[in-house]
Amino acid sequence: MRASDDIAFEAAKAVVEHDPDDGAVSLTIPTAIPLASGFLWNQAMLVRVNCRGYARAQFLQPEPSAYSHGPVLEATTFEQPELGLYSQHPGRFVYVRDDDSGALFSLPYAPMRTAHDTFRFTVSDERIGWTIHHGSLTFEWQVRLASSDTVERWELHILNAGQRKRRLSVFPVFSIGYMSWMNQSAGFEPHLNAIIARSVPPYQHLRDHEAAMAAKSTTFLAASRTPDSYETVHAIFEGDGGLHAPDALSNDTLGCNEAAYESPIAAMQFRETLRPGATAALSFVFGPAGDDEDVARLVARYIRGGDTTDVGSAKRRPQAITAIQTPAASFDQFVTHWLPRQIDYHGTLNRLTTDPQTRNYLQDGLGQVFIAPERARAVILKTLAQQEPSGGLPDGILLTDDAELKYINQVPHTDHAVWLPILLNTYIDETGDHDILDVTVRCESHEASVFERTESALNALLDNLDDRSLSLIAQGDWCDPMNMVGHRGQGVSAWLSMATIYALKLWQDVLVATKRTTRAQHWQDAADRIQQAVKSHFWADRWFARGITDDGRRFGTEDDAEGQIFLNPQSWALMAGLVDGEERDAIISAVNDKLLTPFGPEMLAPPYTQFVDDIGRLTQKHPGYAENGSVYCHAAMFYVYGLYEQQQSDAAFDVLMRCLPGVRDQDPIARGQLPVFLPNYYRGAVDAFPRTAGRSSQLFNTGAVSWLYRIVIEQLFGLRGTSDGLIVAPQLPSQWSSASVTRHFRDAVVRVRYQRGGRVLRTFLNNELQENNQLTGLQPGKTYDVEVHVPEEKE
Ligand code: CEZ
Repeated sequence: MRASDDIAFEAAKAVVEHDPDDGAVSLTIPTAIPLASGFLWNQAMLVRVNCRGYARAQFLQPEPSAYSHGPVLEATTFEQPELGLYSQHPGRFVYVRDDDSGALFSLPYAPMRTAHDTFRFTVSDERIGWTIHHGSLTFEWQVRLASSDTVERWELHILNAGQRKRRLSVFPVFSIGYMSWMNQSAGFEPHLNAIIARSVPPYQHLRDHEAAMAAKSTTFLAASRTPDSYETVHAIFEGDGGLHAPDALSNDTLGCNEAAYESPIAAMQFRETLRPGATAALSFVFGPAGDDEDVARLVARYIRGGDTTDVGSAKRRPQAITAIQTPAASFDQFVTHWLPRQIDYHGTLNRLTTDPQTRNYLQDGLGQVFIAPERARAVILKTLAQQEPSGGLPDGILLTDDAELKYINQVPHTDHAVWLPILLNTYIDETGDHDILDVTVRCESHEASVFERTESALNALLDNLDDRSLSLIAQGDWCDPMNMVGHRGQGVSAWLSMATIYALKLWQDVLVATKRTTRAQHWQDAADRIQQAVKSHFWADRWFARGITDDGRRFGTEDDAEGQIFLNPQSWALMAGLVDGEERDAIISAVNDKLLTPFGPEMLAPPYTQFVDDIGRLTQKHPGYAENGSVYCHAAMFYVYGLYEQQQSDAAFDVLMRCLPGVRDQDPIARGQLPVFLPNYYRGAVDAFPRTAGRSSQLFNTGAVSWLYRIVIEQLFGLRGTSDGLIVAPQLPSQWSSASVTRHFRDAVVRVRYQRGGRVLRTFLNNELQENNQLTGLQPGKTYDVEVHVPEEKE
């Protein structure tokens, strides 16, 4: 460890703390990780809460909409990485004024950026909050969501731990911001104890009138007590002082103004006189509403009725593995508390879209297999109900009647069908639900079974081969921005060709498992044909190339100064079993030499610094960012999966650990995020841009989580389902002498203890040696104790 690592290590240890019981993660210095945040959701909304009090909230109606905005007109876009914070960024703040001395500070940190005596920002499963000591006052400020309504539920507790009476004015301030260029206004409604900001959603076409009228265009803040004063005009609240020294707070009371086509703010004043030892409590409900009646309903329920329903409780979320105990405690924490939670978020909200990319939808479904298999089943059926007449799958799946294909879904990509057999195979292994293949799915006017539809999706992948038997890439494959390799109809993708082989192999596994072997040889022949073509066209001495362009230029090889090696073809060659022996070792050592960083493997290297017109917009992204050479966690997980498929368990676990946030103690600072989610990427280009290397995208939408969970369950702990039960085939890192986990499988509970010893893998169920390391005959509702003897050395 270098000296600088030492310092970072000490700093990180001091600022990030874990609660081993509930997995809660706390940050104790607001300046150490300025973008640190957590997120909460229910099926209708998502809120990201930043450690400094900033918030980004959206709800579905059914398209994602905001109700708390910045001060100027904002563009609508898909979720963007590394979004910064600015001084007027929407937030949920509390200003506190000592009415005797006039001293003023803000909670939790912004907008005044006041230093407190102690600061603790805690992200837990269903709540996010702060505990702050400022002088002799203690504050708790926290938020939960309602279980289904679109409301944020905030609570403030104050304790006067000092020796003297305190006279305080407490000013909760919730951003509402620029709502509409047609009409926006706000006022205080005494009968509801609420500030209500109303707007008319802007529209111009008559045809949009109805939708505009149906949209929820009100934002409200309701309080548990009558405020002493209020302000609803943002500009008056701020005055010239700005949010860090608002003019309004220099007066004894707020101005009680009504906003009249002015950007609203929800600011209230509560006077509190606290004797020594006394406490005060206030609660608030904030969110969007349809109209005043809707506000009244929500106030009645959450303020007057005191509804205490929580959302997202870990106790209620089914998990495939619990009671994880390994020598890597921070790994256990992440996999127990945060990983299934993030998978659940994907399954509940579909990345806050109404038209998820088909590959995302199917891979997010892959994670659901382990926590909510019925959701995975629904994903399969919904996808197939939108199958194209050609057998191919569309670019996005429409989740509502009015949904439309947007953004990247308007660009044709050729890989979507690949993910279907991957999901089906995993789903069938885990649930044993062979019948799904016989379910009839109606699409347009045509009815066909899941089996038939999957076969026609695979045929569509075969129809997409060129006359060399390589997969055409058109305007992109898994890699969205690789849009100019094959837009003229000739370019091919090494990755997609491999993924097609892999999909065909998994489909054969499904056919064997479900005893439908008649067609298996047909698919095997196709896979063999593609495999031969892949090896002869893409193998480039030490690794596989990434593709061949429309003009016949092979890229992703040593001949290229930039984009010399891409991770995906190496990973999928390992996954699809295209290599062994020397070729496999060559691939792994090339990845180690050229791509592996302390934060995980980069997607490609060296990153592009110039536009390459036969590759496309990927090469225009900043070097080391996103697909242009970041550690793209989704791609990194493919590599880990490939390593496990090749029994490279130590290398696989090493790469996996590099990718987890905050698992190595010095990480949170460099990554700039708390270990409460796996991000979409960490910045790469570690040599060219060392200052930004490792920086998290802060995006918690990623296909990586499904793959990671599957890896941990099926590869690391080696507890994979089959038709008859569980196959035990662990791949523990060699330095682990023992570990244990509880596997929840088809309603049976299997408590597994791993112990190093002996030369062959042996599995005992109730002390009885199990044939072929298989656990069969597991009954729902029963608990089993299993001992696994893991060989000292590889067999
Ligand atoms: O979107 C992801 C997609 O959701 O990019 C992945 C792809 O496999 C996922 O399905 C890799 O390309 O269009 C763009 O350039 C965007 O950068 C997208 O590629 C990216 C979004 O930023 C979300 O991360």
